Amino acid sequence: MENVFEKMRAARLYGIVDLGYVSTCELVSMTRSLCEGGVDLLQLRAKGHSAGEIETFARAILPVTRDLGVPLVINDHPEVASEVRSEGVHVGQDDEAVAKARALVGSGCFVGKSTHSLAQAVAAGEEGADYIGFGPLYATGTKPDYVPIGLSDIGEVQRRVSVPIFCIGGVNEKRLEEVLAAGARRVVVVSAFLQAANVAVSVRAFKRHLIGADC
Ligand code: 3NM
Repeated sequence: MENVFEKMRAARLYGIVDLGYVSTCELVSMTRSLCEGGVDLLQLRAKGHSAGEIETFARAILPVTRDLGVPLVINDHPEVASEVRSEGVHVGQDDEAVAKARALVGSGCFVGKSTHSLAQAVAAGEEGADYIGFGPLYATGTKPDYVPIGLSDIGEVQRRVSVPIFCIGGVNEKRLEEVLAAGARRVVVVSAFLQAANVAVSVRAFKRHLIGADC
């Protein structure tokens, strides 16, 4: 894949194939639908599964993501990212998570970090994250224990953090307009895609709306 850092920086729509919504039997077909629909990045999120299982899942979907030119990001497990040579890895709020991940994955793999406030977002940028997730904007069943942070800090985060900012949490097509109006440029969508009647159609429509907002 050509420069994965450039691809990540150019990305607007980030999808997650989350084993909380998708059975292991559907993993490959769901990955294909999300990628064919037009996600620019795809994360594998498999809470509660072992590193060995996640490595197996990653190896199953990598031929699809590579074929369709979509960088694959492994959630929470830099050692798996390193083993399967995924294009990216995503870490949580632990101290030094970015440095520890980078030591494992090397310089060819980008490292993203979750942030849940303006202060955390600024800190993650200073810590050297290649991108940040910022949310949850709205309450979401995908991450039920987190208090939503709303839309009001999005503009300030965009001003103060120079790495790409992916707004996440409860984003769906109905809310896209107000999320963009609040200053977001890049978004992550999980349940709205994974629960859609036709995933590829839903991703395609969302992407058109997201990119169309540039005109
Ligand atoms: N991380 P949905 S919110 C995985 O704020 C995740 O860091 C979040 O799922 C964060 O699109 C979230 O279904 C869940 O709301 C996003």
